Amino acid sequence: MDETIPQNGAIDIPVNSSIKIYYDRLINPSSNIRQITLKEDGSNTDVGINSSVNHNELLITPYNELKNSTKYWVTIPYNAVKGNPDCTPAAKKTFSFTTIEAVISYDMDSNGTLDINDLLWIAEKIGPANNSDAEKADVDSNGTVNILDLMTAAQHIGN
Ligand SMILES: [Ca+2]
Ligand SMILES: [Ca+2]
Repeated sequence: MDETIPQNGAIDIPVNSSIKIYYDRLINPSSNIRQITLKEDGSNTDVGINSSVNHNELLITPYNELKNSTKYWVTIPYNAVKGNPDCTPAAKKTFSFTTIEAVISYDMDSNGTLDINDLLWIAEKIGPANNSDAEKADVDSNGTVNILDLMTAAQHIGN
């Protein structure tokens, strides 16, 4: 049985993830490797990806971060890879996964997690919310970046 990462149906997948398929034997790229697709659920538009092979692993790397809270379908057509050295084409494989929800409002540096660095980012903007960065740091939108904004954000660490 070939394994995929993420597993079929997995949820809460980070938006900067690569996709890996582990075959039960060594593989080489084959004629359909460029036809591997990654699509959002309900969309016919291909997400830009690079596909490569290493030993028994097919690695699919999206060019850009994926969207949050979005279901994606991976389709690996018949003969995208073949056995090495037996040259048997690998069967078609389709699976889906869903990305993690965004940490809304508090993820100041947009790296997908809320941690001390985001609090430091807010702390640097303490004062009037008079530019776009300070407005972002003003999480309760009362016009001033202060300790209350820090405390509100701090409560969400680890969520
Ligand atoms: Ca962050
Ligand atoms: Ca505030």
